[in-house]
Amino acid sequence: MNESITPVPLALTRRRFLQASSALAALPFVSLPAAHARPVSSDAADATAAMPEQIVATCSTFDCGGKCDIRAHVRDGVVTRIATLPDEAHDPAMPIMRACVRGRGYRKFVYHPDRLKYPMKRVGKRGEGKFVRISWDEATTLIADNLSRITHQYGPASRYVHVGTAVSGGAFSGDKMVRRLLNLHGGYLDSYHSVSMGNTAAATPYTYGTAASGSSLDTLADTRLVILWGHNPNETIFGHTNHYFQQMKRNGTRFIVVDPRYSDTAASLADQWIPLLPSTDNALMDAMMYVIITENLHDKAFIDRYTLGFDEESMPDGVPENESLVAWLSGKKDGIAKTPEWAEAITHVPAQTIRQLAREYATTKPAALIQGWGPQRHNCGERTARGSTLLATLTGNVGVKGGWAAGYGGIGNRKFTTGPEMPDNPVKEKISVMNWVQAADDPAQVTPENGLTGGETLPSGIRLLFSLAGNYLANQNPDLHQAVKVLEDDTKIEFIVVSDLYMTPSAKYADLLLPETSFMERWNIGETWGTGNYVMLSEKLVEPAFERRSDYDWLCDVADKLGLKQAFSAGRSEQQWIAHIWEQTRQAMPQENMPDFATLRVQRHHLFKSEPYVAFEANIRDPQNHPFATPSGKIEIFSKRLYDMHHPEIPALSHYVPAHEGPQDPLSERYPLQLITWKGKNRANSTQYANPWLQEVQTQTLWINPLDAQLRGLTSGDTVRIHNDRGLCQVEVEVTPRIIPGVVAMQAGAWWQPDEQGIDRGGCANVLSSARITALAKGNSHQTMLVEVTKHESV
Ligand SMILES: Nc1nc2c(c(=O)[nH]1)N[C@H]1C(S)=C(S)[C@@H](COP(=O)(O)OP(=O)(O)OC[C@H]3O[C@@H](n4cnc5c(=O)[nH]c(N)nc54)[C@H](O)[C@@H]3O)O[C@H]1N2
Ligand SMILES: Nc1nc2c(c(=O)[nH]1)N[C@H]1C(S)=C(S)[C@@H](COP(=O)(O)OP(=O)(O)OC[C@H]3O[C@@H](n4cnc5c(=O)[nH]c(N)nc54)[C@H](O)[C@@H]3O)O[C@H]1N2
Ligand SMILES: [Mo]
Repeated sequence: MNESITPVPLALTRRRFLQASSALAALPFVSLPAAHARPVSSDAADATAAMPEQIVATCSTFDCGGKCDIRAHVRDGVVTRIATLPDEAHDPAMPIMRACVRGRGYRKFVYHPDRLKYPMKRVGKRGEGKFVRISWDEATTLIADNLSRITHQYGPASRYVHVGTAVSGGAFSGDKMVRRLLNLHGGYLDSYHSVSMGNTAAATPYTYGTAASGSSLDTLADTRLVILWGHNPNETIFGHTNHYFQQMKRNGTRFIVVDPRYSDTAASLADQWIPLLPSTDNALMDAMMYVIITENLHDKAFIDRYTLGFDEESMPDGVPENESLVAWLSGKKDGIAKTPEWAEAITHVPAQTIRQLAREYATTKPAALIQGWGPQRHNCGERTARGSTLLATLTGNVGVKGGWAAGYGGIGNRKFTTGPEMPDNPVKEKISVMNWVQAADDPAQVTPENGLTGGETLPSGIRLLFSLAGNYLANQNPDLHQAVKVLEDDTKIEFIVVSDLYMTPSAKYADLLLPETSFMERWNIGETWGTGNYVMLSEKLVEPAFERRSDYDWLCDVADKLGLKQAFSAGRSEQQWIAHIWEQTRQAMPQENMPDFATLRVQRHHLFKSEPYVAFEANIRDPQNHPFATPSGKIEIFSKRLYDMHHPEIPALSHYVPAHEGPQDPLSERYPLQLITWKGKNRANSTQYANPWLQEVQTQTLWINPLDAQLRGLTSGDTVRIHNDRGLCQVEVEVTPRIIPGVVAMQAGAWWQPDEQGIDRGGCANVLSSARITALAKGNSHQTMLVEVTKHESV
């Protein structure tokens, strides 16, 4: 990693940088290599330099929350070095977005010898990974022919576009454009639910009427207490979160981290770490509410004015007695008072710590309880997400500067680029992302009860599938064994098109495997996530080598073969699409004073200078004119809509209900350890898994607490086998007090590498995870699984 500390050349002052950018911008778009060959300044010495170098501010379009401001050094059509935003070029009005370790490693991702080079067709059995090189003409003809044949036979609802997040950080992508093409060609089976935060998104509106419940982070400057609840932004970035949190830390804000793991965020920010058993968060929340209310620390005026369902006096009509929050916590309904002692037995957080946490949260004004997305990627995830909205409500932290209403949903005032225009999809049925395996295997089993919307039955099974920039056919999909079993049967899905840069575990299931360009080889606009505030040009820096092509490029050929070329492309090149999208965005957001595209090409990023934004500020300031978008117009502590679902896993109050495969599941007698995964610093999901520099940053090990290790005779470095009924995985163990006893953890996104016996040697947790669908959101629960760990003596 020696390049990661290479200083930016002194010559690169902000003025010089702007000159450099404008010199490049003045050149014709199409011939970047020529542009790079030209000197960037008229300075005679530079002009005669043997190897003039261009330094370009750019970003990747991966799905990791932040768009690092990287500085690509380009010489003779090659990216020779990646530096980052130099301090002297930093605009003080803008949060610092220095490249993290992943950003600095990009060259090894782009220039890796293992990158796919040519279009390839499967020759062996599906999944075997045997392919032969074919021409692009053959590849695009195969796609066009299969699209026509399969659609003719099964209808447009037989076509599916799979999860592919690696390009979701950009305004333009093959993943978006293939949907455009399919819509123009009769439509496709679309899906809903984000595996990232879909459970939060589905649950939050039951409290506030909307999922857009996040504030801008600049409003937290005076917050005295922040509780990061299953939130690890030190690694996951989330826009400019670290910039603001580090500033707050310096200014004396107290941070508490609630996480089964002592995460990097806990290590760098926390004044206090509160570990708990995964999926028991609601028990901790219930007990906190119990303490707050019994000690009279709740904000009574706020509750009276803005909420529904706190006590028996504030319940909606048509609900029997003892359904209110107070009744629940005091045990009027089930005979169990939700005391800290009750919660200690469930969560393993000492009762006294629960009392202290509750008191601190309720008496520090304002305080922000910010939930990450790890706690909601569980099969109790909707309850956990909504639980924190109740705590924020009881303490009057909603709609208040410095408070925080909920987990990270969308930020109310934040809009990014418009994206390419999407014609209507004629297919009205939609499935949850969790239904796709079943929709391929036995479509009759996909019903409105388990996720189908827009119809009573599926018109067809999935027969043709595009996976562009995803590793979700296998690797990232929960319970990957049941998915690949269906994929292996090519009488079910008949044609699978995958585009990637690498031969990933999912790519092996392609019938047609296409080598896409990397973000450095095409045009895009990078967007920070919800809390971030800039967009950035992601420029084509180098020409693609071998026969790599952007997805848009080959989609144009397919469109041509289907007679849809003009309708699909609107006559635009990729770069013209980017200019077009930018122009549309600019017009849609006149208040943001966005520069025109030519100016963007000079300044390269645009900072949103929106006013600081506090979610629900208007609803709290003026409730008469700004009621909450709930049925009652109030913040609904008790949700009649949830109540009417009469489902034991969808309590109207979002209180604790033991999770399937949680610590109270009888299955824990056989599999006594909970396994969770986290998003580590050296890759974005599985993207960059093969990057050798990033492999050095962190090796794939299983974290286990010394107590659990001792019980199993384990020391660090031992090889262990992790197993449950779904799979078996063999990795090295790391004995560490950074994880609570009873829980083991592995980084998410390692490549699945089954040996001859089917034992995964890569450390891919999805051989063990469950495909159980969450009750309310019909979403994923990647994080809730029970396992046992045993020492493996190699023979
Ligand atoms: N470096 C890096 N950054 C990323 C990504 C990446 O792969 N690498 N992925 C990106 C993507 S796609 C997404 S969706 C986001 C995801 O961001 P998150 O979902 O917030 O990230 P996770 O690491 O899954 O979870 C955050 C924390 O929750 C903890 N946790 C797990 N289960 C529980 C629980 O039951 N209770 C509590 N209290 N805590 C729990 C984990 O230990 C972890 O530290 O990150 C994005 N950023
Ligand atoms: N156990 C467990 N599983 C999880 C999660 C978890 O927390 N734990 N998190 C879930 C979440 S939140 C998410 S978002 C998903 C993510 O799952 P995916 O959406 O599958 O994302 P990646 O694993 O990053 O796979 C993206 C693939 O795209 C490729 N790629 C990168 N750049 C490009 C490009 O420019 N063009 C093309 N064509 N390909 C490119 C990469 O090489 C990589 O193989 O995983 C989910 N799976
Ligand atoms: Mo995600």
